[in-house]
Amino acid sequence: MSLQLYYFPTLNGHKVTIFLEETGIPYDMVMVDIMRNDQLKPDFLAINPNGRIPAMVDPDAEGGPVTVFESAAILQYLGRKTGLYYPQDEQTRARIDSWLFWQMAGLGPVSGNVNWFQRVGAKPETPEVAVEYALGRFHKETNRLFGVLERGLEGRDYLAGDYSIADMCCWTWIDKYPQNGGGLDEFPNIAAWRERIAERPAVQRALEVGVDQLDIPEEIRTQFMTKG
Ligand SMILES: N[C@@H](CCC(=O)N[C@@H](CS)C(=O)NCC(=O)O)C(=O)O
Repeated sequence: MSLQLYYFPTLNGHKVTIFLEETGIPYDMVMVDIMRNDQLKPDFLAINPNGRIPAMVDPDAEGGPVTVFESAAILQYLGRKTGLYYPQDEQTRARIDSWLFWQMAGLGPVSGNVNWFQRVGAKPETPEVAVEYALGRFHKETNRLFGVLERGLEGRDYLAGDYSIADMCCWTWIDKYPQNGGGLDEFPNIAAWRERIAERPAVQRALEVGVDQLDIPEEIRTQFMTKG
């Protein structure tokens, strides 16, 4: 059975169709109409808990079906699977990964938000209204993302099986969230996972690295090291 690409024709969807068309590997396109909120339907959320296109299922992968979401993760998967456009030598691969993550974490979200505020968002009458609108948008999205993480941790101790780089990558942002004014009361799975990882001696050591070299008052120094 062919790869199943869950897709809508947007710039994130096109990243994947570019790879598929460049390589000519067969795939079935499954339209997820985000104009009609198909991305929020349970069938699709079972494939991408984040409710965003693109996502992909490889039904015939070695060892069983593979499900992958986030456009760059799909590109990495396809690059590994086909051996194309993702050379294995570490020098090149590390450079490609760096650019992929740069796009996903910086270029995409930041320019996407500018686009939203300029083109789609409310046209506020005063700067105060603009700030309130922007804060509301980012709070709503943060809350949505926390909900995704909360459900991702339902019935499991770590995000992807055993403790992994996925946990290391997400945890630091959660660790400091209460300290920065956010609450975790509505997210019991996240709160338990936060504690579980905070208890690891290596994590405790990791948070202390370099802090003694900072030229800052003692009370601020402890905020760097400890959980909020
Ligand atoms: N970081 C994600 C972003 C995915 C994303 O934002 N997809 C948009 C279309 S380009 C979407 O599904 N939007 C639906 C929504 O906002 O509910 C990726 O690269 O896959």
